[in-house]
Amino acid sequence: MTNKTSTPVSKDLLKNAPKDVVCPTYDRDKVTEGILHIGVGGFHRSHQALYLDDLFQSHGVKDWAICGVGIMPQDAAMNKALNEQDCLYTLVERSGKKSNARVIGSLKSYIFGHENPEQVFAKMADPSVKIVSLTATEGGYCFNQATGELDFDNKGIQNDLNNPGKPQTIFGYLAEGLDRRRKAGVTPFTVLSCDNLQGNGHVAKSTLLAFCQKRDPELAKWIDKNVSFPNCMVDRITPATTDAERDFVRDTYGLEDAFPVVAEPFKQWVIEDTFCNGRPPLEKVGVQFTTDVAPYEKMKIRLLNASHSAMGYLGYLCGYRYIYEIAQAPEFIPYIQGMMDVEVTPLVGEIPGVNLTEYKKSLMERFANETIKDQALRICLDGSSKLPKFILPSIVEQLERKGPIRKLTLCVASWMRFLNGKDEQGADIPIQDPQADRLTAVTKKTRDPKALLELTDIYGDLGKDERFVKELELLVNMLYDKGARATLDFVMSEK
Ligand code: CS2
Repeated sequence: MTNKTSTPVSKDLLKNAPKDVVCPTYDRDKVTEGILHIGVGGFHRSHQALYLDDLFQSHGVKDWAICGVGIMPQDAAMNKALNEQDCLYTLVERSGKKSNARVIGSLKSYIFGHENPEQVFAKMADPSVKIVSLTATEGGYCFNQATGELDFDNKGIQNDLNNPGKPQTIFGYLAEGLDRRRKAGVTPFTVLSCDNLQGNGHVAKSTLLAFCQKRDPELAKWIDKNVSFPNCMVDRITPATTDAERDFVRDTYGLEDAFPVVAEPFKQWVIEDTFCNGRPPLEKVGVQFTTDVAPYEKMKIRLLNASHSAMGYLGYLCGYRYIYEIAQAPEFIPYIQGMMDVEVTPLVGEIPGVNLTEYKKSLMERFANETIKDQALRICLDGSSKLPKFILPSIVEQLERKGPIRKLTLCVASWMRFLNGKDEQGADIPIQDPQADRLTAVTKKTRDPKALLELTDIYGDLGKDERFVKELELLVNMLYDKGARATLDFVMSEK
């Protein structure tokens, strides 16, 4: 079906919504904002904003709308798109079986903090904001991967301490917002991290406290006593929006949307119920509340995110550009399945109410969803903060129990080979990582993996483990000398 004309997404669209697109039928003017969210990318818009939209649309809830905030210079495009579209956008859920489009109305306003930090502070100080949620990415918490401590050498952290009126990281914003509430005697907001970090709430709390301790110990004390940081596990595969998604939304639904989002049908959110200033009744729309989210997070990060990394780097080196291609490739299926079954599952343990065999089967199906065109390069972004969370902890645990590590190590080796910056045909590999300069300074000098392992803030003590170093050397050398496919064959031929 191809529509000849297209209608811009804006509040006018809601007066005359296309038949095949679900649009908000609740009165958006009557829904008040109770959440400020930092990091409005594809994931937030396909996940949290949808859960809230469901609450407004189907359960008559009238508060807890979202004020979106972008703090990075690259959020300028989102700022422009959302403000031009009355903060409405199209979410399409796609699988081989169906494609559903929906216009989401739960985001009511958007502030570009990078240009208007004062507006963000003022909003954070407003007592009607009861939750500040975050998708700051794994790297946004600026901590040393090996020690878990906030990295005071980080340029953003240094800026935020010296220049509190114009922060660059989540810490400067959270500290200023909470400080204003403290001084005004207002109940603090809950800080809800929605990033793929094990113990994301604990990490948000310990890093923010370390930051505030330097900024003002009294503030740190107050936050420690009064602010809650629930841990949560979030899940929905959401590719980056490109022109392909914009064209799809225009051609299929007749909607002109500068920033639509396309995601898989699956979604999951498990949260610890420790909110210090109230929360939306998210249990009505399928969110699971629990007292201990750790087993769910471990399962998701070590199986889903780790498999993504294992597919991304090696798959890219093999010439694939989309995750579905890799997940459907006969040589990759046993690798990913084997990594999960043999090297990761023994570490994950029992998860209440989850059949792990079924869970992994559904992951393989989700990875193979060719309609969402998840980019290998999206997965290969920011390896310096992803691998220490998704892959390295499983290697460390397996080394402790003298268990198998080869398939996980292949992921680390592929990342190292990827960081060389040239693929097997000699073409440039686009490396996107805040640590890219530091990493490629090493790979330009030597292909010896021991040199990268010296970056202990990323690799911890792994460089001291003889067994791991030997495995890694074997695989890195083979990747350079024989290529990605031959190395994968070798790994899979080993009993
Ligand atoms: C991905 C995640 O960034 C990554 O490497 O593994 O973005 C993943 O798609 C989501 O966590 C799915 O919930």
